[in-house]
Amino acid sequence: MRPGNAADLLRNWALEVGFDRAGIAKLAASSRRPEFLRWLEEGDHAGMAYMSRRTELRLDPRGIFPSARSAVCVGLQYSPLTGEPPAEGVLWPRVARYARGVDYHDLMKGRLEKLAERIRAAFPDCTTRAYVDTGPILERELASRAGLGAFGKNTMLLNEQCGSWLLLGELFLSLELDADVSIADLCGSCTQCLEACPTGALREPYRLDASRCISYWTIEHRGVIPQNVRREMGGWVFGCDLCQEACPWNGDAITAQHPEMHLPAPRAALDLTDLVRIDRERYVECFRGSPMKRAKQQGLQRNAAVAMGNSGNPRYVGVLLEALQGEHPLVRLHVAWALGEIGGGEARAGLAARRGIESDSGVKEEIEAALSRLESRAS
Ligand code: B12
Ligand code: SF4
Ligand code: SF4
Repeated sequence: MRPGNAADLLRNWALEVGFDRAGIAKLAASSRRPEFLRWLEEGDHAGMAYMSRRTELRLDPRGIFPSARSAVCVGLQYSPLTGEPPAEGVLWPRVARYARGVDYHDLMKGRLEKLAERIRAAFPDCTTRAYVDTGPILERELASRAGLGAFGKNTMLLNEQCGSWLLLGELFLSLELDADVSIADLCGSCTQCLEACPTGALREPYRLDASRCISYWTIEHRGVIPQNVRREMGGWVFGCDLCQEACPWNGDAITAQHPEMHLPAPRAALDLTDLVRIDRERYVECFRGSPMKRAKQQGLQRNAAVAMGNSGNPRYVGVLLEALQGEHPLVRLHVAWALGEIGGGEARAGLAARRGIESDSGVKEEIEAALSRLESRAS
């Protein structure tokens, strides 16, 4: 079979197994080597140590396996392009859209494996390897080479039809195939995403400093969130979509059906209050199969406490005081901070009472800091 015909066939099969976009990339060294190395050298990857491993492979996917020649790059559309109704309440509009339903890693990997089986049945000598997100691959660069879209200034891969509401995966193959053509720049003189980012994480076009990105702090970071970052997180509990929501290419036409990606009813029933006080059993039940498990139970409780603090809403004082007696120091620490942000007599009394019995030195310090903030606010 001619490489061009085989490419058409594979693209169609990718759509048939349930992807919304598919294209073919020839494997080659990255054309953005200096930018990637600078990103690492200047610490833009923050605490994501895995990003500084296997650098040469990331910069040249031909090493993924010795006979690798090409990749079928695929895209899966998600909310609002799947007709999901807008999220309601205080919590769900502040959970990144990609993360409300089933974990896309599992969904896409399953579909890529199906595609791989079909390809191997038709081309018995073909070697395949599937990746979704977690491999040492510059997925957006590969996808851009496969014609799936162009880099936006917010660093997202941007497609003319579905904007950046597109998750990426790829199937590496030992077949030589005709590649698709890259799409030209879609941003022009627009800078709306840079202006919309509340933290200045998009320090220049096409460059994201993860140490200032809400998505990084709420999803990837384990442990205590620095004080100055907490205020910048606003109401976000998991991820952040602001630099995408600002993008004029991100319309809301319904063009795909992936009900698996929609927020399921039992999870939708959770609000911020439920999340901060969630116990192990309910956490396991509500977040089975969810990508939000990446932040772990205490990470989600931590983020919910910060969102409550940033709301300044006194109606959260009761549940925060309850959570201040909880089991995990990481959660108690952020709860103490939140009480200090909201303030009021009840919050102050609760913090003062806890100060006497708190055993964790970090939490104790946070309680002191919250109380002195409240004192200086009162005077
Ligand atoms: C690490 C990581 C993060 C980090 C760092 C993000 C970042 N921008 O690097 C954090 C935790 C912050 C993050 C956040 C998010 N992520 Co993320 N993340 C990744 C991961 C694992 C690696 C990204 C990477 O290689 N970064 C290194 C930097 C240097 O690469 P880059 O940003 O792509 O930079 C390139 C361009 O800037 C380009 N470039 C540089 N200069 C110039 C100049 C010009 C003119 C041009 C055209 C290009 C250009 O060259 C660079 C190297 O290729 C990928 C999966 C993967 N394996 O690729 C997912 C991935 C990028 N994430 C994804 C998603 C969905 C998100 C979030 C939207 C989640 C959310 N809602 O919170 C946010 C978006 C934040 C943002 N604006 O990027 C999707 C993106 C899909 C898409 N359509 O682009 C991916 C591809 C996962 C997937 N399989 O679908 N993520
Ligand atoms: S995800 Fe949020 S914090 Fe990160 S770059 Fe985009 S707007 Fe800024
Ligand atoms: S908001 Fe404007 S500059 Fe940013 S990615 Fe979209 S089109 Fe490009």
